[in-house]
Amino acid sequence: MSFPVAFYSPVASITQDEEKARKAKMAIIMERYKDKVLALPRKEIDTNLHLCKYEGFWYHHGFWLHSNANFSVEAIMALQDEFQALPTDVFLSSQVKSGTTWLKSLGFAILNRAKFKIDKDSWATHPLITTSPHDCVPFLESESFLNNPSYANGLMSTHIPYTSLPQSIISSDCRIVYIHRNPKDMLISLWHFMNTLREDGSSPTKLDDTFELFRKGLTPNGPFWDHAIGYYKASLERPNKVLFLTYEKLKEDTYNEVKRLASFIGSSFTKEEEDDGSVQEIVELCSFKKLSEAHKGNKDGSHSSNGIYFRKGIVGDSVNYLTTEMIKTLDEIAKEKFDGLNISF
Ligand code: PAP
Repeated sequence: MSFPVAFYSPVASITQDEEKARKAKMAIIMERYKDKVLALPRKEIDTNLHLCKYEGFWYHHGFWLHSNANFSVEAIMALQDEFQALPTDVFLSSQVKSGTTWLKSLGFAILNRAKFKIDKDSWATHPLITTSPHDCVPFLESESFLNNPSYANGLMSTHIPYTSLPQSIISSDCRIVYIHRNPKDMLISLWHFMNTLREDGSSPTKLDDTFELFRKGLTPNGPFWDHAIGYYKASLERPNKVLFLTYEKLKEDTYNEVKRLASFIGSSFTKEEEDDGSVQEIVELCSFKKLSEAHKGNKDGSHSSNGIYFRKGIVGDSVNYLTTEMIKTLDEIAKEKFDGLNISF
């Protein structure tokens, strides 16, 4: 089995010269961290997939399957050594398949609402529709391979665990928003995503196999539970700097959660905006319905395959796939891992 390759921006939208520079930087970074990476504990999942353990979490070693994948342990090491955050930066953090696309959409729409209007008449030309949420908010991990870190314009996302974030993000007092999702739904979302991205014509990955890896924590940036715990504890220790959201609560009370998010990232809605429907317009622009329709039919696994980030967008879909035994196992792990913490599972 193998994990998907993500074609995230800004890689998807850079010029040929920038792409050349990125490749050259990749080669330098790979060489620089070669020995350090070789010394890490490693797991061969299959011939295509090697994970290695760094600071307690599992990562891809090198650029798995394609040279376009930016989520490698080398990227994290390079960021830890080089990345300089600004106090005004906002980081949107998550595990894969936990609501990243939604959070990126909301963060971008909120922070850029003066530049990109969010009333219904302007939706057709809004970057979330004309490009994609992943184009609008690049991954910090991708930034490590570009020579122009200002690209992200202060709003970036990351899958890096809290405890492995570049030190400057913590010491610069940046704001970090984490989105957590029920692990069972995340697992089912991941399983579907992996199979959607299969390009080699091989038979789909069995749910049993994905479940086994997930249970053992062997997913990129996993174990899932430890990832959530890191950000959750940080949100308790530094509540003004780290906000812990959940996919489920965001679904249940989108309007108020969006207001909470806006206020946390320093872009509260004014009374006038609340009265003129701006909050609701952002909720609807970033909704699963609107974004999935806008990017429908574009699931070909190529650089512009924005449709792959939208499947069902509901809470509790995992019950339709997991066996009673699987649910019991995952609930037991979560109960033990989240013991004493108010983290939903
Ligand atoms: P990523 O790791 O590839 O970026 P991510 O966006 O974190 O994926 O998660 C994808 C999930 O969020 C999908 O869930 P599902 O498989 O259970 O359906 C996707 O459908 C859902 N999703 C994407 N955009 C939205 C949205 N605007 N509102 C609600 N859910 C969304």
